[in-house]
This record gives sequence, structure tokens and C-alpha cells, in this order.
Amino acid sequence: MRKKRQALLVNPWIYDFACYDLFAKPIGLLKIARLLHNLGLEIDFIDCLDRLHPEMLKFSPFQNLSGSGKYYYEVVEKPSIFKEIPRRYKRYGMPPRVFEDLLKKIKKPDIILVTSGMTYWYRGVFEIIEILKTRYPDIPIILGGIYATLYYKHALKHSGADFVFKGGDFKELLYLMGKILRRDFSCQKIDSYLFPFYELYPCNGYIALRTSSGCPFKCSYCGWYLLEATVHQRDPKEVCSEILYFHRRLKVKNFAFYDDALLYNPDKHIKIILKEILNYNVSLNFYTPNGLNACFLDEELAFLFKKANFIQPRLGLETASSRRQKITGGKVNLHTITQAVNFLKQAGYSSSEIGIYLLMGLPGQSFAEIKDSIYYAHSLKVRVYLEEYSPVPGTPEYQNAKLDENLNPLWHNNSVFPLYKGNYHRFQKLKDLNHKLNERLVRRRGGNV
Ligand code: B12
Ligand code: SF4
Repeated sequence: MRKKRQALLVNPWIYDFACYDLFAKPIGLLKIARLLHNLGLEIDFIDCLDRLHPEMLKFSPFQNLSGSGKYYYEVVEKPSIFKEIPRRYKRYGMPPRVFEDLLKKIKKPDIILVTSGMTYWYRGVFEIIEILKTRYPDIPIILGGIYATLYYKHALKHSGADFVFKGGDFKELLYLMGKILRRDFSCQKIDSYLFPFYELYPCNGYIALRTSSGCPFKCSYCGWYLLEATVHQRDPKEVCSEILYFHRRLKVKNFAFYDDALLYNPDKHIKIILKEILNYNVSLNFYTPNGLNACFLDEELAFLFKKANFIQPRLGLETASSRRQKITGGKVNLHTITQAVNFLKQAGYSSSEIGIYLLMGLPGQSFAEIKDSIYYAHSLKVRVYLEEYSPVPGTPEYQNAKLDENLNPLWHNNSVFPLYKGNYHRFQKLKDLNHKLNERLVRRRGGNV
């Protein structure tokens, strides 16, 4: 019998100033794991960001087992370009020694696949590749994921991977793998949608899922269309089966939707998914860490959210300036956001349960505009999440920012980008203001205003 081919799949650790596991799972890599498993390969999988891995629980034993939570971290020396920044730089996730110990326990792979997240997390990716190359010098490594796609040339030049894979075309990936492993995968049928292979985790606190790819909008600061050019919504029944499958198989109650466009085409998509789920006698929690699009939220949908147990729904406003709303893509306006908040309140959500995302630090955005946006969002009596702008290469806003062509992607980090222009303290003041207004909201009758 032919020996089964062994594939090792790795999600690297992260270097950042701040990082929190807000339902972050490497869905792309987990889909690839399922694909390769279906094709008969043996899979080894190491997620260096798995907070619930038995080896990680030894470091931080008091983990919140149910959902999002804090990563274990170690403070490291800052890269020299960040010397002036008054914050600690950390490596989040598995310490390298634990990763190397795990490698000792697995069979030698025939092929290695490494994923990558944000462009400014590339340092962790490079370190993982270096460790793997030292241990398995003759084994080909393919690097893919968001950084590899958005910053392809950088990854090609600096990552140390043997192959850098741009995008998410699995047929192309199988063609490449076929060449490397000297096997013909070309006749293989790829399932229209592969459930991410969450069974590979020793313990699952939550499941992150996508019900669609692409986005019907094209906001000037967002790189979504560079990653997924066409909009496709999955069959609602299939999404429902995925949720029920993981609930029954892995006993998971918490589900996080990754889609920004989750509410697009609501009558034919999200409403059907939720009505279908409500037909089953299951008690689940749903989370939307990405901002939802207010223009698709109507009264019926708000009630369905409440009934299906959507926890703390968050809406994307980004700015209260009507002018900037228009020039950045027109996905939302003040009327739609106010209406959406009202629908959620009528459905039974309290003020502090509803969240609005704002963006600060967009090129050309004045401090006065951000301040007005903070006051406007708080006037709706909701919790406001003030996010720092992170420049995404290839987007119109990246061009507007007039960044040096060879800017080190470490500067894309939303925690430091405002500093790039030397405005750290002014941004900090706005964050403090927002924090104070959020505290005030919670103090008022426990948020039930
Ligand atoms: C879910 C999500 C989040 C979640 C979870 C993030 C996380 N850490 O995982 C939350 C809400 C927390 C979040 C927050 C932020 N996010 Co976000 N987020 C996303 C989103 C919507 C989906 C990512 C994802 O999992 N996709 C699903 C899978 C299917 O795609 P994938 O992993 O890329 O995999 C595909 C391919 O790449 C390939 N592939 C993947 N791995 C591998 C490996 C190999 C070997 C191969 C061959 C192929 C391959 O296969 C897949 C096939 O489709 C993306 C947009 C997008 N469309 O991807 C933005 C995105 C990644 N986020 C972005 C940004 C800017 C942010 C924030 C900074 C926003 C802010 N200003 O606060 C914060 C940062 C928070 C943090 N520090 O993590 C940017 C990244 C920009 C950058 N410079 O890299 C993106 C691209 C969106 C955008 N605005 O343009 N985000
Ligand atoms: S609606 Fe959201 S996902 Fe779509 S382009 Fe705008 S910011 Fe990106």
C-alpha cells in the first residue's frame, strides 16, 4: 500500500502591542486542512494561538473556556523603528520552546503549509518558517493567507518559504501541491464549501464561520475586494447544517460570524439561516466581531437576532461625517444607523449591549471630526468602540495616506499607525474621552437606558 502523505499546517504566533482573542481562528488554513484530509493526507496541525491547547493551559490555567479571551504573552524587545513608542511589544501565543517540543512529537511531514494574518504580523510568520526550515531543511514550505496575499512581493523576498501562495483558489493550490508531492490532484472534486476542520483542536471554545465571501461595498480603506473579488452567499441551509454539525459533534455553543456582509440580501440569507436554526431546540450564542451593516437591519431581523441569541451586536459607522461616509463608499449614513439602533432596542437589547464601531486616523480625517463622531455615536446611547485605522496596501486610502512605497509593514499596525505621523497623544486623548463616555453609559441604570 502507498504510504500516506503527511502534511503539517501551522498558524504562527503574533507580535503586537495589543492583541486579544476576539474569536480569531485561521479559517482559511482549517478549510485547507479539511481539503487535504478528504484527499487522504495525514494532517498535523499546530495553532500557536490556541489558548485552550493543553500545553498553553499550563501557562495560563484560568482561561475562559467558553469564548473569546486573553492570549498568553511574553514581553520582547521592540523593533528599532518602534523605539520611541511608549508601549511594550509582546509575542502573543505559544512560546517557541513549546512549539519546538510539539514538533518533536509529530511524524516528519512531506509538506508544510503556513498561514499568515495581518500584514504587520509577518515577524511571527518568518520565525515559524525559520524554525521549520532548521528542523526540516528538505521539506517544502508553502506560505499563504492574508499577509501573503496583500504583501506578496514582500513575502516572496523575505519570508524564507519555498512557495508563496496568493489568494484562495484551492484548485491552484492542489495543482501546486500535486507538483511538489508528485501526485495528480487535478481530477479531484473540491466540495463547494469545506467546513473548517475544527475537530483538529483538542478543545473548542467557539467556532468562527463565514456565510459568504466578498462584500457588495468597496470602502476606500478596506482590502476585502483585494482578497475576495466576487460576492457569493452560501446556501442558508448549508450554513445551518454547519452550525448544527459543530454544535453536536464538538459540543460548542458559541459561534462567531466573520462576514462584514452578513446582513446583505437579508430576506434570502441571514433571516433564513436564523429561522432555520430556531426550528431546532438548541441553545446557542452568536457573536459578530466584525461591524454589521446597519442599512440591512430591519425590525424583523432585530427580533430574530434577539430570539436566536445574538450577543452584543456591533454596527459599523466608522464616522459621523456625512461627507466622509460618501467618499469612503456610502455603506452607512446617520439615518440608517439611528434606525438600526432603534430596532435593536425595540427588540430588547439594552444600551450597553449594542456596539458601534468608529474609525480614527483615516488619512485627512481631522481630530474635530473624530471627536464629533464620538459624541454623535454616544448620543445614540450605545457602547462605542473606537478603532485605529490600519492602512491596507492596495486600497485607495493607502494611496491617500501618501506612505513611502517601501514602508515597513510593521507600520500598518493599527496600534502604532497614528504614531507614524506623530499624533499619539492626541489620539490617546480621544480614546480616553470615549472610554469615559462608555463608563458613564454603563453606570446609568446598569446600561438599561
Ligand atoms: C474576521 C476578521 C477580523 C476579526 C478576527 C481577526 C483575526 N485576528 O483573525 C476581528 C473582528 C477581530 C478583526 C479585527 C481587525 N481586523 Co480584520 N478581518 C477579518 C476578515 C473579515 C476575515 C479574515 C478571515 O479569517 N478570513 C477567512 C478566510 C477564509 O480567509 P483567509 O484566512 O484569508 O484564507 C484564504 C486564503 O488567504 C487562503 N489561505 C489562508 N491561509 C493559507 C495558508 C496556505 C499555506 C495557503 C496556500 C493558502 C491560505 O485560503 C483561504 C481561502 O479563501 C478580514 C477580511 C477578509 N476578507 O479576509 C479582515 C482583515 C484581515 N482585518 C483587517 C484589519 C485592518 C483589522 C483591524 C486592524 C481593524 C481595526 N482597525 O481595528 C483589527 C485588528 C485586530 C487584531 N489585532 O486581530 C484587514 C487586514 C489589513 C492588514 N494590514 O493586514 C482585513 C484584510 C480587512 C480590511 N479592512 O481590509 N478582523
Ligand atoms: S462594508 Fe465592510 S467589508 Fe465591505 S468594503 Fe466596507 S468595510 Fe470592507
